[in-house]
Amino acid sequence: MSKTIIVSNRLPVRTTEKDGEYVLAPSEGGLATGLGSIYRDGHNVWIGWPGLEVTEQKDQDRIQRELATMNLKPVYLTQDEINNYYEGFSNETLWPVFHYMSTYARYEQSYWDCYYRVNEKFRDVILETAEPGDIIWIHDYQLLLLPGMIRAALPDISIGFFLHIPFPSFELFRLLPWRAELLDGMLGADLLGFHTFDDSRHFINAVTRLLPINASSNVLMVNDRAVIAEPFPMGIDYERYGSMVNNPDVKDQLKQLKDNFNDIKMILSIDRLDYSKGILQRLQAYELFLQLHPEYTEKIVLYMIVVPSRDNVPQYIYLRDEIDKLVGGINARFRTINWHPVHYFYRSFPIETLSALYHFADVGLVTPMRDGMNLVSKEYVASRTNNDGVLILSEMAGASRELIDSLIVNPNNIGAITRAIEEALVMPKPEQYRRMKQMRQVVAKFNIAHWVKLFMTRLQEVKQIQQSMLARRLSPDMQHQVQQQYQKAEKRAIFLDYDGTLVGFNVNIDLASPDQELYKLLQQLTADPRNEVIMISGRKHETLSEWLGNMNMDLIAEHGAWTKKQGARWKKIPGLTDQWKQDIYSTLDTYTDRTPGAFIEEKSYSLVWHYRKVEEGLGELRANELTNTLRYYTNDKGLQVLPGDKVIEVKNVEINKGRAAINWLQDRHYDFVMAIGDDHTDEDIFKALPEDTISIKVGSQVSAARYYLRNFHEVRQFLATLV
Ligand code: GDG
Repeated sequence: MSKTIIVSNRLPVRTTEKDGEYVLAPSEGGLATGLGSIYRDGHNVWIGWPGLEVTEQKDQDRIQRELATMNLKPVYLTQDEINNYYEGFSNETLWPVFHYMSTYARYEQSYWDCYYRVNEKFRDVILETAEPGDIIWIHDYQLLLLPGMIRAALPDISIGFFLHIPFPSFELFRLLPWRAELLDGMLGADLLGFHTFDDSRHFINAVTRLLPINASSNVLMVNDRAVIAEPFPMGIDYERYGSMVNNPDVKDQLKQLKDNFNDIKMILSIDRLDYSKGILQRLQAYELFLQLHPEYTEKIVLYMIVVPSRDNVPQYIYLRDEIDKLVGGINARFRTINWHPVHYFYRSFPIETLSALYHFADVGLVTPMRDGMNLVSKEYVASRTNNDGVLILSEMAGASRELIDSLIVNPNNIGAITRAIEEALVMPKPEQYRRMKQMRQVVAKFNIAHWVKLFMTRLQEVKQIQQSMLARRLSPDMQHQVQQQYQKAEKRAIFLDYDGTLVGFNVNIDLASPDQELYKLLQQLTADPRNEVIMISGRKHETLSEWLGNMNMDLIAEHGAWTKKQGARWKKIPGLTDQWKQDIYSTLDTYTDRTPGAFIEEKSYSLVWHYRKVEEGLGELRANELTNTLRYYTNDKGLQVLPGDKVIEVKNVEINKGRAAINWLQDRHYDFVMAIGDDHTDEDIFKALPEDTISIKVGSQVSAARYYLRNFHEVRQFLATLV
């Protein structure tokens, strides 16, 4: 039976040492709760680092057995690996770049080497367990290479990947010396999940700019596999935070808070120690607030919890010192005998304490510089069972896309945070209720269980999409069947497109002439008296004459405007006009002047605007503009605007490859018709030809063709098997 394997850097256990023995206990983070229903079930398993260094083999074995009873499986890391893979590459290279703090990033080859080796180590542990048919869900930035490594070993297995931190804009991501390797690793997954739409957009952008991979909206074609990248905003265990208020311990703590902060309004701040969390800016804003609003003296308090984290990385030590100084300064400056304005704790607390604070605090102040999601903001909302309280939230947190009824601030704008604090403190109750209710609905619905379900369902769907695409692939088996049909046939018609079908895409359009291998193949194909080969292309008729005029084949040029039977002269479709060309030419010319690299190609009955040499992105932008402009000009003129592969073509509507192919077949009888083409002008042929045609698309995109081959190399190989 197939199973699900969860993989993350850290296993959901807390390990403590007691009297020289390790004691393991399940930890209760949000992710562990959400995935609990999965990994605890049946043969499923969660693989990761147990969080401590275990060197002795007998200890490793014992811990492994103990973990196995909780469906967990360890990957043991050495101290050197923790230093270089975890603290090094993950936290000193990837973390700052992905959080837009690239000046903090260190690009150390030794970090990278170790990161690579540890990802291999994870792979090896997974491969001890994984079998074809299993589902693997990998988490986060410590394991970006792992999907690719598993894919190489188990090509058909289902792999999902979720990134818990932001995916940066291409301009940041490109800084990484190992950027292509990282993307290749991630693309081993079938489904890539991110917290926000922007993150997934940045990822797709990075892939299409750095790798020779095309995207059609959020689908990336990786070799033959459709890989999907999209947002899955992570939620929390909503019910749990709501119901905790009934827990006796929470009730006690709540009572104490009420006694201690009787008439005082509390602003709550909870984060891990991290420069991405905007803790210093938050303190500066609070200081400014106290300075501007002396009337709040002894009436408010900032309750600030900072949970120790990564405190042997230099920037974190520095940050901790700065927080200490700032808090000290604020308290020294504004305190009175009975009151100090900041209550600062540098340690972690049990969840019951957090819950009491979430319930008690009048304002939740969450102002990260960058945050993948930020669960604290959602936990605050989920705990507000009375529907009151105000959340101030940074627009740089993923959560701000969902919690739109919070007071949203730019965390770099100290003045804006200060004003938001004031707005929160004076906000009338009805307004608080209105906002909080809306946010509670969102957090309730998009909870952690919902997130897990959406992701897993989508992962299955992606596999189905891949399988249905695979069914269309002209595999060696199916090629064999086509060969048999071909052998039996007495009279065959073979329509071949040229660019993209028989030759590759060339940045210089004149450099795509046939090579010796292609000439030989076409000669063999046309030498069989049972074959009629028709080259059907968008190229100028002069070009086809020059390249293929002496061959034993028929030519159809300019998408069907010109036809030439073997040995005969070129004929054009009667009644075509080219009067329109002057007007359209000047429009295309305007766009060429504005777009470096663009050029115009003139054919007898069409004009083509090429942007294959234009900067990525700009070309597409101009092409869209141009298409819209052309639609306006070509309306009612009997013209068609045809977007293609890095081209926009304007031509008479009467000209159409499908129509040309049908005309060509008229009054003739064949027992084998085949058509091969790559772009969407060829779709007209696939649609027009009789149903039993062997239609083959080059490339695995959606198509009317029955089969597909991956590229022109495969087309040549396939044709070679026929001759
Ligand atoms: C990463 C991404 C993304 C905090 N203090 C204590 C404590 N916590 C708990 C909170 C919350 C969690 O830690 C923190 O989660 P965040 O989402 O706020 O931030 P990161 O740790 O940076 O998490 C982040 C997240 O992954 C999930 O994808 O949202 O953007 O950076 O649940 O309650 N828990 C206990 N004691 C504490 O003192 N028990």
